[in-house]
Amino acid sequence: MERMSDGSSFFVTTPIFYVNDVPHIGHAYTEVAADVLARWHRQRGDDTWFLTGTDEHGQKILRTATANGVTPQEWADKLVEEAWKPLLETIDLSNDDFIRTTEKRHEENVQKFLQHLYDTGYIYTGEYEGFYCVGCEEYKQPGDLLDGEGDYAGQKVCAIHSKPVELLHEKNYFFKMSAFAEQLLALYEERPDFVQPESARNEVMSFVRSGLDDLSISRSSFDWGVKVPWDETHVVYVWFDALLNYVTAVGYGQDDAEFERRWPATHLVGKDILRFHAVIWPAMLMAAGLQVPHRVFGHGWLLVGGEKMSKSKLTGIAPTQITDTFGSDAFRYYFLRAIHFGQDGSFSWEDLHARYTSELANGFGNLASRVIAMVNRYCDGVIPAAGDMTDADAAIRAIERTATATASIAIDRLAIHEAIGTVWELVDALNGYITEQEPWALAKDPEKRERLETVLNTAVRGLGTLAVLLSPVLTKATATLWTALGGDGVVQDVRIDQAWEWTGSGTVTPLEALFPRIETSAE
Ligand code: ME8
Repeated sequence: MERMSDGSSFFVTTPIFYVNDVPHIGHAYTEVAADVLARWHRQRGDDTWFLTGTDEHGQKILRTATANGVTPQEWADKLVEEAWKPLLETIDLSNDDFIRTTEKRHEENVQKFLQHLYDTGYIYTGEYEGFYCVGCEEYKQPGDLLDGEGDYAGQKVCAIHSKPVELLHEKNYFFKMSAFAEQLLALYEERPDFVQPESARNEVMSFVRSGLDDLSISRSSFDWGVKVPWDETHVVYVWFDALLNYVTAVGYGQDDAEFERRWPATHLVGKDILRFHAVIWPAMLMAAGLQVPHRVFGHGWLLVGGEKMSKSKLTGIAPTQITDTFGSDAFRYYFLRAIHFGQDGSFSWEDLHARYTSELANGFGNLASRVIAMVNRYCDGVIPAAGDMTDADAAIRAIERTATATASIAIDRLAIHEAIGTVWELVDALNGYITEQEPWALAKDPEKRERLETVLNTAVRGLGTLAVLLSPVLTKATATLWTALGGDGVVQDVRIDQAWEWTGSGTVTPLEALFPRIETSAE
């Protein structure tokens, strides 16, 4: 596998989201995936940095602001403060930074980057005529368009937004992207995990093989954007500006030591914007003589009622609609466990409710409550020492060890669903163990005291291992459980790659239900 420039550095990003609208669960999905990776790496002792933020320039934002009777800056400020920053708390994100493309640290260094490309001959003036989709903020090729229906009959519409495209003719600045086709293909060949998953890599490779055009990177028909440094009648194309957030946020152009320390990044994006990240972005970096990203992962769509969920199609669900009832832990768990990371996944309230009940409430929550209640009842809350181990006890220890190692390997492959699935084998094994060992029966027979203590000790240790391994996902429940188990400090500080080594000692304290039953329909 490709090593990072510094073995201990882990830099993960999400797309920076458009502030034309409020967040929905699709945005929150990318955020929680990145958050789990960041928390996992941090807990493994890696020098971790998790970046997210907002994309605030371009025609889409300008039009939304104008339609609402405010300036684009006012609109962006309002959406960031009232919707995008609150999302961080709604789903309990541990981001280290939040970048806004209207910040000085970004704008100034976008200009530096552009000036450098201009000075080294990668930018020229040209003319372009084409169909532009403001929803995508992108010129479309004829093959990307569909015939409009209903109100849009007779017009060409964008296949993603189902809205008419606009014919634009402009004199612009162009980036010589075509010069990088060979280098890009060599990159995909040499580093097969540069674009993931495999389906995404194939799509990107065939796109580049079919030929790369140069890219129009400025606009002069409106002025909401970063000014082109040598020609202030143009603003930088919003995507060119936005992609640069990944380097301006970590010191490009102003803090070389920080940039060296963090870059390159693992980019998580939805597959809608894969080409921007796997083609345009590395070409920009190559032109500037900078390292390309560590890897680009394009995840699938959240589907609602069989369609890609989106606000414009009125299938949008706000994250709070879920967290208000189920809590942030269930949100994080559900989307990352139920969906194979990299494939599309259908959301339904029924499925969420079913998994919440069977896996979180009955599977994990109930296990924790029962074990702690038995230590309280049979041992006055003191975690007993273990006596001789049987095969059943040893099997639990072995699963703890395997889960610890296997989950970490899955995280390295960005197989988040697999990592959680592996840890869940321990949840299931412990439930089976308790059922078989019947500690309540052992407790009735004074001669079986030592066996009872060994069983409870094994169960408590297993729970401790689970608290550590699940802490990147179930951030709140594991913190509560850790306290009840009498664990030292905070669970997030315990090395996740050594989770199985935890040995309980001291006393437990009563535990409230980690996942209270939710009887009513959440809709
Ligand atoms: O594209 N399922 O921002 P954006 C899964 N500003 N993920 C979804 C989703 C769905 N139904 N809907 C949205 C932009 N997403 C640019 C990015 S980056 C330099 C600039 C997620 O607000 C997914 O991560 O339209 C997707 O790529 C992103 O939101 C698009 O967010």
